[in-house]
Amino acid sequence: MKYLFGSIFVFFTSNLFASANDWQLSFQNPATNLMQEVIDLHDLILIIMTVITLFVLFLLFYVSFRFSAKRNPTPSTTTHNTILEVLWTALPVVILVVIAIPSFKLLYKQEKSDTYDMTVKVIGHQWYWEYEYPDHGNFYFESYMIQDEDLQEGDLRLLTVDNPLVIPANKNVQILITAGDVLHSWAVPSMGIKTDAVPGRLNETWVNVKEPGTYRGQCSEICGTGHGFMPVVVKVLPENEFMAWANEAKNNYAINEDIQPIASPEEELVLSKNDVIKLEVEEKKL
Ligand SMILES: [Cu+2]
Repeated sequence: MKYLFGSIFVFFTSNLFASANDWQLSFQNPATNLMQEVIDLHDLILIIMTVITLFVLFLLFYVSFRFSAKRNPTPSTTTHNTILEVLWTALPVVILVVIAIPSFKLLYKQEKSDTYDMTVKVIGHQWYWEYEYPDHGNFYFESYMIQDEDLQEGDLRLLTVDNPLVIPANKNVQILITAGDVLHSWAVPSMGIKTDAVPGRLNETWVNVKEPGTYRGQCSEICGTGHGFMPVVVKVLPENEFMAWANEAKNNYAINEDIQPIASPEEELVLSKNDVIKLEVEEKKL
């Protein structure tokens, strides 16, 4: 019986319907081993709660039937049963511990890896993301959503940006997340990431994406009127292509004072980073 319930619910929560179809159920295809573990934990908890729900439902039906006034005209006056009371206190505790152990393990695993191949920094702003590459020349750039009227053939509405975050495949990438103004949350469901971007605080997580490709998410902490218009797009490239991109990006986005910009005019060098951001925001508005 348990096997049957398990099979039914694993079927409904498995990835049979994944990769964004109509009527899709359950999660997106997992892009990382960690997301696979999240799905496995979800499936385990779903089975546990289904068994509990059915058991309670059975008890309710049973007492309504067996102890109705018709079948049980003189009710028992028993009020306490020590063994039962100990059991229904201890069993839920055991069940919670069974859930808590893998859950906490996974939480810790999601926060830190033993080794990192590189680090990127994500900064949430009203209403765009900023990405920094401290290991590849310390350049940074901003990622704005493409407006409806500027979408190209094949672009996804509300889910396409001008400059996606680019990372290499099969590498441990540490992601540091913070915000410049209000709370945001950097979320990419297929990678199992939803980490709050909090002003004045540096949260961390990491990914190791198996397959090159484009992965999408959205800001997941209500942050103002533009909240729905700051999607996350992560482009995962094979390592050599990533290095080529990083070299090019270092020159394209060279507005950091620490490195030598190639194409930037001299005046830009004396501007602080915030001035440059302000100028660029105004430019976008125009
Ligand atoms: Cu938001």
